[in-house]
Amino acid sequence: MTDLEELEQEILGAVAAAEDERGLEAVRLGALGKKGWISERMKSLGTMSPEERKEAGPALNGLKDRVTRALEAQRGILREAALEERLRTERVDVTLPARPESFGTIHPVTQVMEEVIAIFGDMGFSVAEGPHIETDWYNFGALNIPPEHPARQEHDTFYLREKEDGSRMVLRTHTSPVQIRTMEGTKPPIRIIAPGRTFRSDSDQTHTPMFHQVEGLVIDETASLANLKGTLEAFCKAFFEVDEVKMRFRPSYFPFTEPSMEVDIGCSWEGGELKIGVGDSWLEILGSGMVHPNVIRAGGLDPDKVQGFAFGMGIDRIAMLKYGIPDLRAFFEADLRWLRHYGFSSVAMPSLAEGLTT
Ligand code: 2U9
Repeated sequence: MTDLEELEQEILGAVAAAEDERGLEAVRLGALGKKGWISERMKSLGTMSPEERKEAGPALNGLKDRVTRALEAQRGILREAALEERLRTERVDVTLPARPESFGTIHPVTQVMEEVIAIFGDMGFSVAEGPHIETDWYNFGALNIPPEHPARQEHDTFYLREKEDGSRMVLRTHTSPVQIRTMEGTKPPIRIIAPGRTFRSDSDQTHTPMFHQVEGLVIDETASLANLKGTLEAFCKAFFEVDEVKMRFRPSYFPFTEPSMEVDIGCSWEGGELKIGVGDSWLEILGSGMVHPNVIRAGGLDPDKVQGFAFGMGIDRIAMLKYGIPDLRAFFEADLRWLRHYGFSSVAMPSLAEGLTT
């Protein structure tokens, strides 16, 4: 056997013996790398006589080709084997339960928001959202609350630093700016609810500086006070999960609605438990009214052609009423024991078909 044949056998043997791609790469470098066996021999061609080179050149090239092909073939085999091994060992049993077991719960505010969205969604309302930081116009002006209006003080507004032009942005004191923005961009009929965070500089037993509201707005050619009452009655029955609910509409005043009404629902205390729907006591749960013509105009619509009603309620408050949660401030303390006690399952989404609370 010639020296070259011996070298070829040795290299091909090492190729076949390589157990993984790293080992194979080492064999390749040893043969074809800069200082590899074959490369060194190639370099020696330069020192040979033309006759010697005529014989040795093609022999070396042939060897190089055969080794290259053997390396390719072995690489293919090793890759295939590695994939087979991964498929065999990394099997996932999709029938196993989720791990690690989840301890998180849905906050009562989120739960109630989802319930409210499910109820109004079923009545044909869509959900609208908007920025938390608003201009004076969207938070006040467009809602018929001019600069000197006392409602501005009642709203205890958080103002941002004055801008160069002297204007100040505000943290929205209600979700009403969302409805104005929707009116500007939507051709009636409009049927929306706007759930979200609101901010007022107010903090005591029943107020937190950040709280949650859901407001509703219906605008079309004929939306009436009767429609408003029907809508709110249907909402109360669905939300409190009762067949009948006593309701009282009290005249009130809001700059953005005329006439305006506050809505109470009947209730009673039975053995220290609040029962909602029947009884001789009243609980205030909502504010509402027919949208003021100035507000319709501010939204870019013509009050001689369209009309509508609006309502607003505090989500935190109705969550406390429905789920018997005594202290509002605990809502935002992130106390894990409280959250586990009052929280809801993260897999059951509220829906009217499956029940709001399962
Ligand atoms: C537009 C037109 C009218 C929204 C309304 C109320 C009455 C109301 C309070 C309930 C408890 C706020 O969270 S709370 O303190 N809200 O009483 N809100 S009517 O009226 C609108 C809104 C937007 C364009």
